[in-house]
Amino acid sequence: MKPLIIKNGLITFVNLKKAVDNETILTTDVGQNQMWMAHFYRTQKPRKFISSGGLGTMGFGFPSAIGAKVALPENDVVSVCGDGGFLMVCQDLATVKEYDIPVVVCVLDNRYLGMVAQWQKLFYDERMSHTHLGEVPDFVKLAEAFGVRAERVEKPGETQEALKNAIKSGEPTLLDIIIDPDEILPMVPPGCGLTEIIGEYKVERERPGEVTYKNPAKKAEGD
Ligand SMILES: Cc1ncc(C[n+]2csc(CCOP(=O)(O)OP(=O)(O)O)c2C)c(N)n1
Ligand SMILES: [Mg+2]
Repeated sequence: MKPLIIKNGLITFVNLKKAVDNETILTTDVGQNQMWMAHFYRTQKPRKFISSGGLGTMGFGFPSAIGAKVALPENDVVSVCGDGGFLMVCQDLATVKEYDIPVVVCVLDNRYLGMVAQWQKLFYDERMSHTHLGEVPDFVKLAEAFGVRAERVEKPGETQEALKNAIKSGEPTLLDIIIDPDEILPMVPPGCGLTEIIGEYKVERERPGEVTYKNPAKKAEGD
C-alpha cells in the first residue's frame, strides 16, 4: 500500500474549514470530497453536517444545501461537491439564481470520478476506466451562464479568502477549486470490515487522544 500523499487536497480542506463558523451548515456530495470532509471537518454543533451516507447518492450536495438554506436562511450554507456529482445537478444553478438562494458551492475539481479512480488504482491494478472527466466544462463559465457569481481557486492558500468573500457576498456563488487527483486514505477496502481499514495520516490534531488510524498491512510487515 502506498503511503498517503496529502497535498493540495488537505491544504485546500484546512483553508475551507478556517473560513466557516460554528453555525455554518455544510453539505457534501459523494466520493473523495465526502471522504475529505468526513475525515477532517469537525462540526462544533449538531445538525450542521449533512452528507449522503450508506449507498451515497452523487448529486446530493448542491440541492441539499439549497434545502438547508431555505429552511434556515440565517445560517451560512456551504456545499462541498465533486466535479462529477455537481455535473449531475448543475441545472440547479438556475434555482439559486431565480430564487436568490445564497449558498456557496465548492466544486472540488480533480477532473476525475475520484473515488472510483482510487478503487481502480488501489484494488484493480491501476486499470483506469472511464473515470477521467476530461477538460470540460469550465465550471466558472458554466455558473456565469446562469448568472451565478463564480471564481476559480487555483492555489490551496487562496481557498480561505475566496470562501470568506463568497459567504460575505450574500449571493449564490460557485468556487471552482482545483485539486490534485490524489488518493485519500484511510479507507475501508471493498468487501472488508471497519477493522480492516487501510492507510494512515498525520495531521495536526486539535484534540489530544484522538484516534489515529494505522495501516494493518504495514503493521503485519513489522513496520
Ligand atoms: C448517482 C450515483 N452514481 C454513481 C455512484 C458511484 N460513485 C460513488 S463516488 C463516484 C465518483 C464521484 O466523483 P466526483 O463527484 O467527481 O467526486 P470525487 O470522488 O472526485 O470527489 C461514483 C461514480 C453514486 N454513488 N451515485
Ligand atoms: Mg471528482
